[in-house]
Amino acid sequence: MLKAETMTDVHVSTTSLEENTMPRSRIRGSSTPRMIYHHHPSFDKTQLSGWRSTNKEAELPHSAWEREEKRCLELGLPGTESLEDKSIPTFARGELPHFAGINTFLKAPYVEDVKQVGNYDAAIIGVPSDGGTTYRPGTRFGPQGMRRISALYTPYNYEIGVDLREQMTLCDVGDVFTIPANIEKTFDQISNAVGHVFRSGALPVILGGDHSIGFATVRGIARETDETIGIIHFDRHADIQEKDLDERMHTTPWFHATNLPNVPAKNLVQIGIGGWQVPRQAIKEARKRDTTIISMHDVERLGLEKVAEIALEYAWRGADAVWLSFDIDSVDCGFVPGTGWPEPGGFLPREILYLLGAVAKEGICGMEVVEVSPPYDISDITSLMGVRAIVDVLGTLVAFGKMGAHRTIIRGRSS
Ligand SMILES: [Mn+2]
Repeated sequence: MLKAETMTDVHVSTTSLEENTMPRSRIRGSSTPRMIYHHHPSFDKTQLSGWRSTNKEAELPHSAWEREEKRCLELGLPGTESLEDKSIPTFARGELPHFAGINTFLKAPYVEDVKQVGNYDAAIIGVPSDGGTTYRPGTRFGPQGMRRISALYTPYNYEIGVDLREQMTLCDVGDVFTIPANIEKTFDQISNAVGHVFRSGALPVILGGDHSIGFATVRGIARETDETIGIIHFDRHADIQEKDLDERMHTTPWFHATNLPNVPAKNLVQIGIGGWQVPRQAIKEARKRDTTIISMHDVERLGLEKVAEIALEYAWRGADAVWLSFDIDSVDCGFVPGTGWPEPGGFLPREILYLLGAVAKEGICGMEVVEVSPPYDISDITSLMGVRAIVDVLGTLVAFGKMGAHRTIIRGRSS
């Protein structure tokens, strides 16, 4: 950053930058104090994370990309003679162009035969279900919305220094067959699907769906392990009352999840809770069950790094794995209009991305993004935020060597 000071207090700089950026009147005039631009001669640019990230790219392989190019030519036929770039096929296959192709998540391979899902490190599972919404519906279109806008992402992240295509395998298993008129049958379907993927060894990554699915997703995993599961939950809402409108709705997942024998409420950490949409019965339940609520005020006061440490401490204390539940409405509603119960005062995008990465670095047994409602969205920005949460978490797991770590808790599996 350039800093302007008067000539009397600093050394004289005579760089051409100084001359070029200085107003001409100041150069010519002798009565006005002359402004000069003061640089940082002692700053070493290798201290910049930008410098480190730029150099880290050189360490990443290209072999998966080369395989993909070859495959695209085989399946999509070589491109026409007039093309100079001979890697371009006639029919669009693989990642490019970003505006073309069949939209799986991040253009990952669609695994139609779900019995093959165990061949991958992580699997995207769509859960198109909004039967649990108590105000705006539309999250049944969340998986489609997130898949569509995920097309504009590459698998490489410069800041984290990872290339998902090179360093892990991701697939998209499509959607769970949900039953719109019956939330209990829908829960059963979801638990079966998530349990199947988890048991296979692939990391379940859920595109919701309203937050009622949080009970069914956690149950799907809890049934496949003898170990204890903690939950890190980002939300503006507590979601832990027993019933809402006489049913188990999107306000209730943690009441029922923490009734499971290996999902203790004391390992439930709820971050970002606040505003005027938190029912009193939920707070009574949180108090009774001794969950850990970190309010937005706590986030402001303690700072992001400390909040992440506290969340990890409580979620992992006596637990063997942690489920990550990200409600998009934990982000300030100005950034995520496409959601069921918008509430001002939540996280800024940069804050939530930092926190998601900071809690994921210890590993997770799965994650879900819930409450993305494309019919209320604008320019796909809410869906994009949901996608970003997922790719940032995947990138973090890769960077910290935690991809696949969840396999150790699968019942009957040694590693
Ligand atoms: Mn919420």
